[in-house]
Amino acid sequence: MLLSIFIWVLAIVTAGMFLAREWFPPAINEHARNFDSQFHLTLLLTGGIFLVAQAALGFVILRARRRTKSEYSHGNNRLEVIWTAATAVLFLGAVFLSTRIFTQVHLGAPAPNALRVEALAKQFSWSFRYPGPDGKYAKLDVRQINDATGNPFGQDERDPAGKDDIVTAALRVPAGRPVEVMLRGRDVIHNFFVRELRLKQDLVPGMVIPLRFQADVPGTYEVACSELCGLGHHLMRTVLIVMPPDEFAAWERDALAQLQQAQGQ
Ligand SMILES: [Cu+2]
Repeated sequence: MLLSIFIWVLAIVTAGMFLAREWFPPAINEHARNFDSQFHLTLLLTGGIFLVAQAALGFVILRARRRTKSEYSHGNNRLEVIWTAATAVLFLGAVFLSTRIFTQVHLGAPAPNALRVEALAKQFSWSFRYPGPDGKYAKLDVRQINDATGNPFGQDERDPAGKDDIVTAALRVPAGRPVEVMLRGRDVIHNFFVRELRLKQDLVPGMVIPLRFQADVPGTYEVACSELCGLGHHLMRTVLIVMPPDEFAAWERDALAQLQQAQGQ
């Protein structure tokens, strides 16, 4: 009797803890909202099954205590088939639905008006570069990589295409515009993770991996490396700054002006 009540109370308290509060950070785009509704659907289904199973467990314990004689059971083939099939349908359905959300963001075609940015991860910091008004990045040359002079990408100093390339430590993007970030890694595997975008992508040395997203809500969001990449892993963070489009344009103008001034000196 007591054990049954304990199981029921424990199951209700556990379910209550999940229902009590919204424990996700705010969703700042459509993908994040789709992700959340898929997550909540899965949680609701599995949570409902959990409650039913715990209720049945308590009931079986209660019934067994009243019996004085034990019985041998051959099992029930029909019930076995029903719940195995139901579980399979549930799992495959959840996989199918979530695969659609995953492929939309990871395998979708790039938007023609997307803002192009490159990200570079290295032990233990982030750098981003924008191609500037000419739309072209400078060629890269590993021998010219120099963090001390502000050239973490190793941009070829002689390449005129690099004259207007802006290199920053924080990722700034305009709100409401598609962004395509090409991810590069310099040393070991790192991971670009923004909770509010519900996006996570590894950066692998030797590969350039595209990551496409659009952020709709202006604000500052943490970019945390979420691949254990060495002793300084916990320090490897920067921010994604989503700006209203006019503020972003003003920032880009300022950055270009500063760049020109520095080159003129
Ligand atoms: Cu890292």
